[in-house]
Amino acid sequence: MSDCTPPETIELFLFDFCPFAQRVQMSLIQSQLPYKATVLTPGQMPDDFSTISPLGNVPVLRVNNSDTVFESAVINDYIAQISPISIEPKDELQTAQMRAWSEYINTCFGALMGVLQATDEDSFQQANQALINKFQPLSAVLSSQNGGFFYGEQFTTIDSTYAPLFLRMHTLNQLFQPFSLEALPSNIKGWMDTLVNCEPLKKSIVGDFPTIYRSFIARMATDKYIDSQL
Ligand SMILES: N[C@@H](CCC(=O)N[C@@H](CS)C(=O)NCC(=O)O)C(=O)O
Repeated sequence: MSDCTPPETIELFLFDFCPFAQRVQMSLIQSQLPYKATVLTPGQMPDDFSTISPLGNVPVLRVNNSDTVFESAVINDYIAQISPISIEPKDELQTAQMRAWSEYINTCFGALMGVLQATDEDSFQQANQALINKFQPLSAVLSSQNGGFFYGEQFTTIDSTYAPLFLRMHTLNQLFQPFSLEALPSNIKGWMDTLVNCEPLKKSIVGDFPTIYRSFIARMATDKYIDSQL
């Protein structure tokens, strides 16, 4: 959180299906910083995109129409620094712990990809269970027991980090009921319910998300077990 003057312009480049871009967009929405969202399509990128995104990926944030920042976790830290509204814990140690648990999202996304990549019913069931198991350590540190954000009342960047994952799990459960969320720890379920219904997440969705996610599955897990069942 900052008292300094925010940049004159902020532009976020994103793909509609990208959870890392959605993570950034949620932080921008919660911070109430004015920004422009530019939605790109893979394969139809602007000619000068390499001058905006050195690795060619999204999300990337362009500030004052010149400097850019990539890597969603780093962008979120930057947004937290310039935000007029606090979106990180007040305590430095808690902020460091939050960043550590935010990094853990990559393990969870890996487990979700394992679910999408399963080739038959048995390996799908195992992958579903492996994903659920990833939430045990998080459940042990989650302060909210019955819903609420990760730190209770205050929305912080760990909420924008996990909300895109929860949206995808929730959507997959709607598209394909055998993908079960029943065995999730109850406090994780409460956190998930809060996040999938919160305003920053709803406002960060570009288009009809079930359709977007169905196309993502068709592209990233073509003819795998779930794709073949849908
Ligand atoms: N670690 C990066 C991951 C970004 C990422 O994987 N972006 C994907 C879309 S979800 C992308 O742009 N892929 C295209 C490419 O790498 O060329 C972050 O958190 O920002």
